[in-house]
Amino acid sequence: MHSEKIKTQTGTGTGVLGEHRLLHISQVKEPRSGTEFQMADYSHEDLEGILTYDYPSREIFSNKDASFKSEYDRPAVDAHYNSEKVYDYYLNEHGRNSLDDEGMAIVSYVHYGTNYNNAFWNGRQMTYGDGDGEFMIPLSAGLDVAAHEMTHGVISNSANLVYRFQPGALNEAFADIFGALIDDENWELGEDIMAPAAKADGRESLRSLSDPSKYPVGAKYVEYGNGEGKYPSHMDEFYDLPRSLDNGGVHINSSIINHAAYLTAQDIGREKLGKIYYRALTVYLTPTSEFSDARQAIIQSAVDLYGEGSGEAEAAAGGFDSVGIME
Ligand code: ASN
Ligand code: ZN
Repeated sequence: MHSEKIKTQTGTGTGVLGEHRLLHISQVKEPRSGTEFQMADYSHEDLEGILTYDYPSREIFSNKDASFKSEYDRPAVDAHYNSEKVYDYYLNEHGRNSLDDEGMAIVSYVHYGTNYNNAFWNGRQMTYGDGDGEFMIPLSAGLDVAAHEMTHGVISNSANLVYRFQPGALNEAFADIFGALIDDENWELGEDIMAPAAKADGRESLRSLSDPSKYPVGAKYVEYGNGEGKYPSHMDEFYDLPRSLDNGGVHINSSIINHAAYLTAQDIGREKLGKIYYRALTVYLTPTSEFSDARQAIIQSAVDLYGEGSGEAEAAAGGFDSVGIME
């Protein structure tokens, strides 16, 4: 696929939070400009590559030597590094070769927009903002953020849950759950990308799977819930939102499913939770699945993997019971 003029190298870089990182990069010999080093990782067998680009110039990050340490490089270093971690998780844990399971290239763009406090999967690639420095820092610094966005890519290539109402909330929940499984130190989403000012204000993360209600929802959503204005963790607290608001609450009602997964993991641990949810996502769920379909798919997956009446199947059902999602 690529010429003999490209050689895999181990590069070094500094991440957004100052971490020293080792990176798989490429040494490229250009006839005119000479040798340069690019954030292109062709080291994984049967993977087209992991490629990290600068959004404003649309160019791949490159350097005259193998060390990426400038301030401007840092978000790219983290995007490149975290992409490989997420790739490795799906391959090692689930035997999945990239987002499409066919080795498609994993492409990220950093430095999107101005003071942009978000990141997204656009249907083909990841895009990360730099944050405004008040609420957030560059979003690629969060392994869970990268894992969330890349999981949207896995979902597009599997259950393909439509991005509205309950199927959309399932789409968001699977992105959060795998985000929390891959960034496995806690059950929070986005704890590493909150800027100091946000933390000082009590905003330690974006969302919590263990206790969704610890954060308020946006003001415009409040009237559609039970009046408390918190992220829901039970069907009693479901937000009945119109399509025009967060696609019918995809980032809000997702926390009910998030919490069910968290509760199940308390019984059986992270690894089995991942196996069960991955099987549900890739074998049973469909574009129009609702919460009750997810309950069924997840219990069935637990039965497939661990047996009828197993503790794992009980725990899978128990998570849904606890959040009020029944057959
Ligand atoms: N970070 C958000 C997400 O991945 C962006 C969005 O709303 N599409 O869900
Ligand atoms: Zn998402």
